[in-house]
Amino acid sequence: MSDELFAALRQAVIDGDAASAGTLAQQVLDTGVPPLAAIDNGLVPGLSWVGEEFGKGELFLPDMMLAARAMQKAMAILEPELQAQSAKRHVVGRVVIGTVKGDIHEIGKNLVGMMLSTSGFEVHDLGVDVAPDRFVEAAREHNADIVGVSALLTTTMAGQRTVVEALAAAGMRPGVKVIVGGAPASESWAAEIGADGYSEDAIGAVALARRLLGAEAAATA
Ligand code: B1M
Repeated sequence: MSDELFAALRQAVIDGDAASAGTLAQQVLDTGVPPLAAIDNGLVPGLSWVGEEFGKGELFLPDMMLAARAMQKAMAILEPELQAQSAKRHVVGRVVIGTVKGDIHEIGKNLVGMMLSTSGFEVHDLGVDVAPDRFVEAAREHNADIVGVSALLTTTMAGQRTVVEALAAAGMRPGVKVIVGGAPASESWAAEIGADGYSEDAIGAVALARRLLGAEAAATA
């Protein structure tokens, strides 16, 4: 049953069919399937497939846009349930997150923010196309423990280094930790730019954030 639902969600994203994606996401909630399983096994594989075909020149920008819209429609329905599961948890740390300047990819960043939030972190999402100074300002304003910087393009990933440098110039390093992620990032890239860590996915980002904040975050997990 779940497998059929996951396959249908995957196909709805591939077809860029937001209406079906929304209906299927509602079915996920109605049938008690864990929302995260639907995201990991249905929505993300669908979008990855579209991305691969785009990379091969088999699909085009409008296809990618429609697929993203279908995924976001489903996520909007699943997110409140994920949030509800964490409603009464103790705050284990404060995170400011955003996608670097020049980059408008937000789905992965949103997923990371959502997983951190459902895991007890207070998350301040700055959105996409975020200037380095804005990360600094928000980190100061919210007394952030961690700044999370997402980048999906090889042409924008240098923006992650700029954020590390801007935080250092503002005298906020190493107190404020920086984590990076997104398709072109890697462990070695994180080390090269002086970030505190890299995660390839949202679950890993939660583990990394907990690790960076030490025992307290781990204990309340
Ligand atoms: Co874009 N795009 N896109 N795109 N897009 C990619 C990234 C691409 C790999 C597609 C391809 O060619 N195969 C390619 C980049 C190539 C490169 O740089 N080497 C690409 C391109 C080229 C472009 C444009 C330049 C296309 C054009 O205009 N010609 C353009 C750039 C726009 C810009 O940003 N300035 C563009 C535009 C778009 C859309 C607007 C159509 C849309 C984004 C819609 C939106 O976000 N609202 C889009 C999409 C959807 C994609 C793909 C298909 C999917 C991205 C996604 O959402 N994946 C993508 C192909 C792909 O990735 N396979 C592609 C699902 C998401 C859950 O995964 O974002 O990887 P992901 O996030 C993961 C991890 O990376 C990690 O955890 C997440 C959850 O597991 N993670 C973090 C992410 N951030 C993290 C932060 C962390 C930790 C982990 O800590 C802070």
